[in-house]
Amino acid sequence: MKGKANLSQDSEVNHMMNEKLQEIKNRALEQIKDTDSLEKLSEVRVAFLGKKGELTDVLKSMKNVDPKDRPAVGQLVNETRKAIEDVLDEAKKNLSEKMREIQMKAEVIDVTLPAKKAVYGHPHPNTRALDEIKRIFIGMGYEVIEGPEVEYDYYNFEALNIPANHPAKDEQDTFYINDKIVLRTQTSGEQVHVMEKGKLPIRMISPGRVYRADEVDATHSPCFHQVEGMVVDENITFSDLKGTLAEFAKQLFGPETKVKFRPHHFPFTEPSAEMDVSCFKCGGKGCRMCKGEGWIEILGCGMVHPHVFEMSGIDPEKYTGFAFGIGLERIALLKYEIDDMRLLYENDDRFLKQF
Ligand code: 2NM
Repeated sequence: MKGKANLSQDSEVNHMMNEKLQEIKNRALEQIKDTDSLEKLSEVRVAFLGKKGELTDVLKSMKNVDPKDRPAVGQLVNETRKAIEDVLDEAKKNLSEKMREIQMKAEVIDVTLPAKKAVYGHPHPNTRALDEIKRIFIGMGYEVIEGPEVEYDYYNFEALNIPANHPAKDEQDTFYINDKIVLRTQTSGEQVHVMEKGKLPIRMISPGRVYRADEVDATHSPCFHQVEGMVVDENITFSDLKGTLAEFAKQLFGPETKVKFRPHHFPFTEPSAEMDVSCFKCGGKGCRMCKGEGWIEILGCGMVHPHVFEMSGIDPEKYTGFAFGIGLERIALLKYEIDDMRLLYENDDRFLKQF
């Protein structure tokens, strides 16, 4: 250390102080040189410059220094501190840079390595069937409108001409949230919402999840999907219903497909029917697919009941309409020749990948 401080030459204690500071500084520099981590560097800093460090000890021993020499010794201590600090700071900077370099090298991306294969999902048969159904109806000018799965009892039943005590409203088939709210058993509630808005004409389908308290088996699930459709305008007749659904069947199952309507009963339509399609597997001769019948039932339909129109504020003297309900799973099972509905809910990708 080239001490600039001017000490009394004859002072033994001062001389010793000078020596001691020189020795501390040398030791500190030596230790800093040997340090290979920021943690160790910080330890060295504490050991020499900290509150209980060696330089502080020297300051504490100032009481043994000749009072007239104290300022000079104090300055020497400060110069020593500054010298050690400078070397520490420099070492810290160098070490940080070195660590960063090591880290950068470790994190380098080897662009020659083969890429990780992306894991692709697969469209579910329900999704494929729904996409197909949507495509067909959108092509005929229909809107796709989705609504809530939790619905007022009024929209799910009452407004569809299913009053309290109607057998279809049986507690057995419905999940009640409370006495006014249910998990919808059909998506028709959404069609009531659209009718209530009063913007006519209407051409819509409403796909979605519905719930019924059914036991699980090969053809039943407490939670399944429907696509309901509705057309409301002036002069809509049963011929429009037949033409529309016959076209739908041809697009879904092939141009050779024939349709047949059997009278049926639904509370919200009058007259009502079920529609069968000629078996797309055997063409109508009878096979395993159609259970020897030649025909397969695919949907329910009918002319919207005047009472349903009245309740939604549509004048049944001016407007008529038809509606239909399709079970989405039923279509998926038929189209992709799946013989158990439960397979649709397991989401085993070995199964799903087949379609
Ligand atoms: C079906 C069968 C027949 C239907 C009726 C209505 C509405 F809202 F217009 F009254 N929506 N869907 C309907 C008609 C549903 O499902 C088998």
